[in-house]
Amino acid sequence: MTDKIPESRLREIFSAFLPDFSFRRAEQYFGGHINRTFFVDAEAPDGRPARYVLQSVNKHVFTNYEGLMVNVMRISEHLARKNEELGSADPERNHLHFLRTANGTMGVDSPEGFWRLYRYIGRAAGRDRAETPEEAREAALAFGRFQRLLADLPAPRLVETIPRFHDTRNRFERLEAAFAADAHGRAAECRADFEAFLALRPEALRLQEANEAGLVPERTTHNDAKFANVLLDDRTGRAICVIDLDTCMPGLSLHDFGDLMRSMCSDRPEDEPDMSLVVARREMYDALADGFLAEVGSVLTEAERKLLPYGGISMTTEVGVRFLTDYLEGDHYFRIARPGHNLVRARSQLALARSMLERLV
Ligand code: GN1
Ligand code: MG
Repeated sequence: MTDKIPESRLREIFSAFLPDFSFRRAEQYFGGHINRTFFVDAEAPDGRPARYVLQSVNKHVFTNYEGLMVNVMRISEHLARKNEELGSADPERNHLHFLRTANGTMGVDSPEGFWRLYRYIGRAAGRDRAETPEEAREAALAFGRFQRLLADLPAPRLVETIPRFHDTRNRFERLEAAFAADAHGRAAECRADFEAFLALRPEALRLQEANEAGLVPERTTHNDAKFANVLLDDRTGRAICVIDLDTCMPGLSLHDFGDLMRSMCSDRPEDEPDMSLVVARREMYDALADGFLAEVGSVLTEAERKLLPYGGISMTTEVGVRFLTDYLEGDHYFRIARPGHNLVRARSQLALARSMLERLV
């Protein structure tokens, strides 16, 4: 995952999509934990400059990368149509536009990953942290709208790109198995964290249990609804486009609301090492609930509306459990920047989930 891709290789892949364009340069983007992403500057045959995002989908994580690409293309095309119908002022910038290769395939399959190309959306950017409740509300509007526009996505059901992705109960079972196996001799060091996560299990399972009891329905959801996955317009600050569609699949509305909470309730990053600084802020939660309900409030069931804060508790605990599991298993899933990174991430998620429970329910 850390090996470098030579520019000549990027040039070759790019030309599989746009053989008539001249490749100028590529710059790597280090935001995500899973895929590899490059911004490519090119020149169209008429001399016009054009920017694209060239990305290799991680085939270890997304073993069904073909199903994933079918999902992503169906979603983007559906959103393009809906935005057009609803008379968006800027329809080109409200959805991701994926290109096919000159051979008509969805991308280039290679040992490094499955390469795909989409148009870069200019004059807008995703950021790691929301500074103000207004920004949080904007992001919640964008993800709420995303769910609303996808509610009439024609059949068939989307492919489950990662089976059991938000099966919280199963995530706990995998943590217990990793702790018991202790393949890297790290269990002793994180016993207290492990036990603290188990203590949160009943609260973290409330959402899943409500779904199993038939109170909370399946919908089409994003499943990685963090602040960084929405582009904000540079000039207006308005959310214009939801990105990172790889985990879009059938899910629960509150999985997305929960990820919004996870990424915005605290003003500290996901890997904050000082746990005393990780606090769930009420004003951010209120702004998120306000924005989300403005878009999907009328379609949510009463149980969904009541469970809103449990979305955040489930998602924050769940990803914390996943970070700790990965730490115990030797960091094979999430890309890390330094030793112990996944343990720090797990601890800060634990602190945040507890703070949510204390302050938001
Ligand atoms: C991963 O790669 P990235 O940062 O978009 C993960 C999400 C986690 C997130 C935590 C496919 O997303 O589930 O919530 O890290 N994506 C996958 O930051 O596992
Ligand atoms: Mg993601």
